[in-house]
Amino acid sequence: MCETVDEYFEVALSLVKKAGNLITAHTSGCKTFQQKSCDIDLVTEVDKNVEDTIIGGLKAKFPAHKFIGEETVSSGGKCELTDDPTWIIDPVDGTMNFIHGFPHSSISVGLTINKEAVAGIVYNPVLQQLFTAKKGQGAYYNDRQIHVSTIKELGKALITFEAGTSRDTEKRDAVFENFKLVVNKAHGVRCLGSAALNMAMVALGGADANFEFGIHAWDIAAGDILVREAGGVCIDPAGGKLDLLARRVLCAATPELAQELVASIAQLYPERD
Ligand code: LIP
Repeated sequence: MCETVDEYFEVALSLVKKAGNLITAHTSGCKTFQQKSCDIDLVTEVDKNVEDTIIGGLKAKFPAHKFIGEETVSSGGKCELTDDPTWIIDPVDGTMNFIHGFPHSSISVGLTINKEAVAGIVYNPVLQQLFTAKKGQGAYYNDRQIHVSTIKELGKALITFEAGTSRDTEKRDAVFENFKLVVNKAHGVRCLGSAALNMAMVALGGADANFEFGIHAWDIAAGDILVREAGGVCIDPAGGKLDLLARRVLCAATPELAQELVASIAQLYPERD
């Protein structure tokens, strides 16, 4: 039976909405958590339960599909992207926000076929923010079609950006250098604490560009298709084609703004996933 992206998407959306209830059960925060790589890289049982709910449901319906889940990889699972239909999942993107009860975390689910994102869901259940996109069918926010802004210059752009998410000194220094750049040159900087929501703001047209080093495929796979289906660009921060496993992303409303950032930002090359 030849299944379609629409069918894959509908099953995933139903599972994401169901799993969102696991997050909204903790709207005042989740004070039980474990450390992963350092004291600000954290995980909760809710992260794991959300991932198990979504992967379990998709595996039951589509047993031939492949999966890259943040917490499965963190527990030793493979992070391998093939041409097969592959679900790339961050169960709670912005876990630090979730732990504190800061209402900006999201379930991020991307589907790739032939290594290209063809469907994406970014869902913040606490604020009921649902961002969706399917290849060739546009991008939507709570069922309203959305489009990136028309901003072409950094001096007129609002940039989403992340800081304070790593203890690595090389990453910290690059973040400080890039923070100075955008603070000195852009209209402003906003840090939501969720890569997926930062990218969704660009798709919405509320922000004009986002870039980040050190993120993983599960942070950006859904945001990639969201921004592109909203009319924006999503590339490697040095200007080449986006590589979901390179742990580097730059998305922007316009190619002109993207290229100005490519020419201005301090680059960082984390170890690939
Ligand atoms: C987080 C990302 C954030 C990044 C953090 C972390 P998590 O995802 O959304 O943009 O800066 O390092 O990766 O770990 O909360 O799922």
